[in-house]
Amino acid sequence: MDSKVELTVLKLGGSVITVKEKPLTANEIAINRLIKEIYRANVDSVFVVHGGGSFGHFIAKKYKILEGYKTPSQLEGFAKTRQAMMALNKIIIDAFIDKGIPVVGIPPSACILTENGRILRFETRSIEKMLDLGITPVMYGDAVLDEKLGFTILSGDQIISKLATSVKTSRIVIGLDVDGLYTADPKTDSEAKLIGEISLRKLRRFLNNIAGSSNVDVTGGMSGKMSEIIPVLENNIPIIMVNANVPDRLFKAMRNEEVKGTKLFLD
Ligand code: IP8
Repeated sequence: MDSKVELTVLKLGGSVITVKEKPLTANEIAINRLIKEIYRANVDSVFVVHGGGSFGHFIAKKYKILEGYKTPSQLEGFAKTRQAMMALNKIIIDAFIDKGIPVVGIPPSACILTENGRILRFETRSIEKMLDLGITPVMYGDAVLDEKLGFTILSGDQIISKLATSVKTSRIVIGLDVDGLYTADPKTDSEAKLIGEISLRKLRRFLNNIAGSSNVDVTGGMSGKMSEIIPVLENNIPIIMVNANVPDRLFKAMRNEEVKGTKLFLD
């Protein structure tokens, strides 16, 4: 990629873009607002990854796709998970294109292969070519092929981490349905306090105490998210987590302006 162009890697959480407790239901109001915020932010270059929310996680859980291939009856689940995620991706792609933003949806299994759930190969050349041309790639957490397991679920968080550490990235913005990282799960613990900023050293110490997400999330909720982003911080790429349900927070985070959320950095 052109070294002068600043790449922002953006993760849109599944619980923001879908109604997480209602299977196969997109939150189209949130999707349209967020796309306007991304457009207004007018950053150099952006790579978008969205989560599965109520399109991916219910089906993946029902058919135990994360655990890998054990019985032929799971094949239907693999196909249905892929189909549901493509449907969600299409809703998002359509909304971007409606606003005049040139985006291309990329199914992870087209360029990623995992081994025991970890990315083994990620062919990023076409993505870099798209970014050079000014096209925004939009990828997502999905059911993928796995060398050892047959198939598995790959989280959007693992994708952003691998992409940011492979293609020169200036920063990562993560849009969630909570204000950022808390001292406990804010959905169940009224004493939970927002952590405004945290270094990698403190994050490592803190990690064991982070509660998992309260919804059906086969890829590990908040603690899974935090473990995935450690390599990003090790590579000195800053991360900001914001509540994408609150208008303009994503916009400000994309523009690197002061905003309520959690900033994560090397030290
Ligand atoms: O929501 C998982 O992606 P995530 C996607 O980013 C599926 O963890 C298919 C469950």
